Amino acid sequence: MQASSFGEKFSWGVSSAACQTEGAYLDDGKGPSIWDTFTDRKGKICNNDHARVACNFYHLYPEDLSIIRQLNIPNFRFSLAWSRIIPGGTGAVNPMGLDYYDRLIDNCLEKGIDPWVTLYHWDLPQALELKGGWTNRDVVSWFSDYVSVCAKRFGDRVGHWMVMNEPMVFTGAGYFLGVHAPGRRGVRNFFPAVHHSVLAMAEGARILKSACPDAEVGSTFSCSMIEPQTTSRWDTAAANRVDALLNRLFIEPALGMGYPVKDVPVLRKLEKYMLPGDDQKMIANLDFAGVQNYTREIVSFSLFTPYVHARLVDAKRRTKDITEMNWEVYPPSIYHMLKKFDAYPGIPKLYVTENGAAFKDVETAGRVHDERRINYLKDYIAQVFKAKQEGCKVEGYFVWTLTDNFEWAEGYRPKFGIVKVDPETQRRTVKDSGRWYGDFLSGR
Ligand code: GCO
Repeated sequence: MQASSFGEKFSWGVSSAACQTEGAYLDDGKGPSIWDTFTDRKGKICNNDHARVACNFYHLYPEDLSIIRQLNIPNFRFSLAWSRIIPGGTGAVNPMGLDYYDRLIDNCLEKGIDPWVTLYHWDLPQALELKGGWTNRDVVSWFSDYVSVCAKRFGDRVGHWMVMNEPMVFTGAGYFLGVHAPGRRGVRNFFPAVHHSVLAMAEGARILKSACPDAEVGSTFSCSMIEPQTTSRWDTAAANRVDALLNRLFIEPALGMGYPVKDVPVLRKLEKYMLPGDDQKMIANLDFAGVQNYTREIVSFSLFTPYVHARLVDAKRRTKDITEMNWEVYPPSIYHMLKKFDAYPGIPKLYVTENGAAFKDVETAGRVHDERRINYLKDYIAQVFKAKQEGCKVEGYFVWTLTDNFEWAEGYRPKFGIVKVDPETQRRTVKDSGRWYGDFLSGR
């Protein structure tokens, strides 16, 4: 299999996110984000790691873009930090924040790299969290103002926008489980956060489409193939509920299908937060969906899990082929999810905007021989190819991620990069997987 088999127009790239890489957490007028505050709380992050320095991408971006260039990767996805641009979340815009992203975008273009920009990759300005964050319906207008500023400033140079990254993860982990920033728990926080994210995603897309009529506007969604542990009626129904929650909760309202309440009746509670007219306002009219897949989940019925009565079977207990995230390596999952997204009416295009793996890397004599990562990427890309050959409208693939970086609650322990970063010196070393990806893209 060669990259060229996917066709000339297929977009190959690599993905990253501001909070995970930039560091410089208060430089040049940036305001704190919920992640800056959350990482200050003892015990929340593995090793009490924080993202104040991360990969220092804020200062080292020219070097990282040179690596992207050198590896022949034509597209680079990154996110903008809202609190760099509007430090207080609303109101005054920080000119130094805008200048920084101007430089980053211009440097991409000078190097022949197409910038793909995510507007929200989980780093809400802390000032807004103090006003309720995603649980406050005003977040829709705060977010809209921020999106307008970005569209106006960068719209002349950015051809691909993603309104949001994985709303299921930032609402589920951040507002239901409390394991991600801002660390809130329970349905009282989760349901309003869900509904306001759905509204903000749709409104953000409308703003971008009208400000940048030539650009492609999408949003990205986490998804995993879900299978029942046994063929019993109970496990099958449990798997169906988990599928509705993990895979369908955000894309379906965006497509005008409403929330999957038939499958998960507790979602009726979302109605409490809905105002007349919201049904229409939730529709996002996206040019593409970003499909982000890493693994599959096996589900069994559980009486003791509130609301969903289902639990995920620990991957460690059923296979040896797992990553450092304790995620099963299961390439057919990406094929399956592409087919599922492809079957929805109303999504013109799909891009795989993230796929990759964390493995324990060892450096020997200055080289990182990360064979497992290479095999993972090859096997998942082969499944993308299979879907494409069957007519699925997948038009791009982005590896998660360029550099080893801040993996949220897991800190720096899991390493996803195709480039190693020495945390002491910030020295970059292209891993064998990076070389492999570069060679694959150049047809070598
Ligand atoms: C995601 C996140 C990334 C993670 C990656 C690995 O969108 O889930 O975008 O930030 O680092 O998925 O967990």
